[in-house]
Amino acid sequence: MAINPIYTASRRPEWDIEAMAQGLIAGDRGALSRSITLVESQRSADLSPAAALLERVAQLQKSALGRCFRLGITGNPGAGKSTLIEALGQQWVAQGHRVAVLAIDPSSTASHGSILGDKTRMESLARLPEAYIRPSPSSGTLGGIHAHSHEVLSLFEFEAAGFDRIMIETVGIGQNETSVQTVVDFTLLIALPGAGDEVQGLKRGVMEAADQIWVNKSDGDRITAAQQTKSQLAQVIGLFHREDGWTVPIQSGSAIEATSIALLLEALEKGFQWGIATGRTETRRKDQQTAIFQQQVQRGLWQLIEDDPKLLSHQKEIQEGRITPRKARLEFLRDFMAKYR
Ligand SMILES: Nc1nc2c(ncn2[C@@H]2O[C@H](COP(=O)(O)OP(=O)(O)O)[C@@H](O)[C@H]2O)c(=O)[nH]1
Ligand SMILES: [Mg+2]
Repeated sequence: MAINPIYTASRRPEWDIEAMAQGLIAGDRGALSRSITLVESQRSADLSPAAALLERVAQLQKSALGRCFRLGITGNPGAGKSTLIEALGQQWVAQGHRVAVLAIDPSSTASHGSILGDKTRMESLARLPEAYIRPSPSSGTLGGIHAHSHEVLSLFEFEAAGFDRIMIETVGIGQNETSVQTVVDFTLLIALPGAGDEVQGLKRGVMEAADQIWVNKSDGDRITAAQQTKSQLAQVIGLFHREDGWTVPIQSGSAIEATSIALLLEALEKGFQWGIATGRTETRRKDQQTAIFQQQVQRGLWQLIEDDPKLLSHQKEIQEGRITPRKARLEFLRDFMAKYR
């Protein structure tokens, strides 16, 4: 059965929107978790209450711009993203920040998270009262970014929850509507020491999207290799033209031994301030809002028609070679317009 996107069910008693909003104001973790569950829900009956909650939050919230930093951490599986998030998060908490993380849950994917050492739980960081970690199943998504990730981040930032340093972990793939750029202010790419191979193993789009690069696992006998990788990356990055004039910092260190983390943090804070000062963050967030709207309309329209008998019969005709896709499209849209006029 198709989910009817314009279906408005009577509100289920467990979604008491006002109570959830008040819980968020009070900084109640349970309310935050329930709110995220609602916003991420795929059930058609949850669409209206989710919209009501987000609307209420938007009314109550002062602009988070200039206060909250949304950092995307991208890189191949096993690069050390989760380990670095834990190291960064602990440092930020020590500096007085409140940290929220939307983490990829590798258990539900083919990213071999458990083989590489499942760090999703980020136990040391999760123990801190100033931190909140939300695992996000990456199955069925590209790189772990969901249609609703942007909205989840806005809940993190909601005044009372008050998280001002937000990290989202994603496997770097492609530039499309589900890429990390659609949800964050700034992207940190995690690379690994390795002669040439690693540089080539990263897709061009992923490197172009990086605002900063960290060559991780620069420890033990990999320190020299990490230095070489840094200069190779600098050469590659130097070939890209950035219209915003930003110079991508390239650093190396060890997430596990927590070396050079202070330098990494310093550079990230500069990036945060640069985004605010130049207006890039503001422009980006506005563009992201538009993109979310478009995505949601697309989804909604598709949900409206995916089980339409006409659509299914056209598909059958196409498979049987009785009509070309182009002609079927014209006919289907003509009928569709007539039906919904
Ligand atoms: N030697 C070394 N190992 C690391 C470092 N950072 C992460 N690892 C290890 O690399 C593996 C993958 O780390 P993880 O954080 O789960 O990578 P992710 O898939 O990118 O999130 C784990 O076994 C980590 O302990 C580092 O700086 N040095
Ligand atoms: Mg991870």
